[in-house]
Amino acid sequence: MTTREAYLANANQEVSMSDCLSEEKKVLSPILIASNRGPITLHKNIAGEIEFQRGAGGLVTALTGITHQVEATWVSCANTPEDSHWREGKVPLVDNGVDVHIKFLSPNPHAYDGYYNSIANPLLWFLQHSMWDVPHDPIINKETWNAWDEGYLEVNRLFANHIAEICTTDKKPGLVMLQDYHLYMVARYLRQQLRPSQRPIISHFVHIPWPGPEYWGILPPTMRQAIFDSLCAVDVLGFQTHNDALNFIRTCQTYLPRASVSFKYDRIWYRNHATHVRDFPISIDVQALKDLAQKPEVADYETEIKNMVGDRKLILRIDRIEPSKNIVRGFQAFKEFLDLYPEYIEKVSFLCLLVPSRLDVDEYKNYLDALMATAGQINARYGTYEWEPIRILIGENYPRAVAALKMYDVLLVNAIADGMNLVAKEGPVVNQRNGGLILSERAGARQQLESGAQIISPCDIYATAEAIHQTLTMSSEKRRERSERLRHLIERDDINDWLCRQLDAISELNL
Ligand code: GDG
Repeated sequence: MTTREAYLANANQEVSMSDCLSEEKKVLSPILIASNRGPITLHKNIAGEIEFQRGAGGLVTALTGITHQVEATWVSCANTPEDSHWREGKVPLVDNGVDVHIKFLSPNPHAYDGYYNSIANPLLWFLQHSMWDVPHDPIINKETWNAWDEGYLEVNRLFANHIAEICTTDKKPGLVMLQDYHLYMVARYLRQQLRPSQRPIISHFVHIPWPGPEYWGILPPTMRQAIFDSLCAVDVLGFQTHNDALNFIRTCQTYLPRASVSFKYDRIWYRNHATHVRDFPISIDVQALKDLAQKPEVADYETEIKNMVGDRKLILRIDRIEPSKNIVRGFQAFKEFLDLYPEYIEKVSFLCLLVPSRLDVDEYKNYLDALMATAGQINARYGTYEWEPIRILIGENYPRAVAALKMYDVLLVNAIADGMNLVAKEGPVVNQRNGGLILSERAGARQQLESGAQIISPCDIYATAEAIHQTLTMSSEKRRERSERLRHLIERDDINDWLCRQLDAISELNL
């Protein structure tokens, strides 16, 4: 029985995550996690004292689980001046008396700007979400190459240097867990720097989609070659879906002539080293979400939303302001729905909760303008004195988001491309109306949730409009049956499972 199976078998006996980790920890401890953003940030309060603030989000929650019993170090970039000043230290991330060693790196601002604002976010994020308008973008000029050489490679080297340094001390980690598209080059640099006896097992988890080789072909050969070469220095490479994992193998088959790939074993043999490619779909902390949903602050927002929506049906979306989330087409689909089914005029409200994101980047600013304009036009065309068809609320407010998730009749997730999409997993767990999920076929969540959701093609606003109608007119029996199925699927494979699967894969491979 694998540790994951043992964990699942005992799930009803309230076995904690630490039990799932108990076997691995002996071999892998201490563990080192590396990510662009860390699990905490430091701020000065009004009294001038330094305060620690725990980072939100699934990544922090998931990886924090590992720190229950295993000694862990977490390396990331400083996010505030206080982070840079503090530099490193031990911090309790969970209330169990075990501290995590946090280390902040402070790349020079020029390097960080190139790494984050030129390469990672515009270039790699857009590439991996298939968002380039290829007749016009991307334009790779001297500035981009400088950002690659002096930014992306430099910051990745900085991470690798610090990790390598730790590997040559008596604190050598058994496992280094690299996270996401910011750190693609770290694995190769680490292998170059460390002798075989000093090398830890290296895993890398890619949170965003991995497109096929055709799309990667647009990136200049030097850049793409370096990325694939480095990812083939990883021992266990994780993706959100099986399709992403297959795409990675196909990409290496196309662009790494010396790589020998096996689709049967999901493995790439390259430079005398095997990279095992797997899918580990990320999920949510089900219990923490359920607990939050019961809090009074959430109840207050439920009242507020109830006052806003009244007896109308509620269509909901919750997203970062992000072009890949396809918010404009969501509004166009809603308009199409009102055109096709005018009997719903004044009977339905579309609530759109948006979290500001990267608004200093032109594409994001323009996208916000575009979505506001589209919603404005629809409201002007259909709205009445008493009815605002689309209500947009912008701001960071997680309790309000959870309150809205409890109340939707239709949850719309129509991303152009999405690694997973955690909102699609959070909704069904807390929703109290047996609301339906409309889910893009290009969101990673589709792999697990397909059987309980209405699957749509994200550019097809007509099909999306029809899906809204079908969801609103579905029999209550069918709605209940689908909601229960979704809840079961999500609760069965929650965030602990994501971590356990990775550790199981590592221990089963006997690396
Ligand atoms: C990336 C990948 C992948 C919502 N409002 C607020 C708030 N939220 C929460 C949501 C959800 C999370 O933020 C967003 O997660 P998503 O998965 O939907 O999207 P990304 O931010 O793009 O995440 C994605 C994920 O990484 C994990 O691997 O699933 O594909 O793109 O939990 O409920 N959080 C806060 N305030 C809000 O107002 N703090």
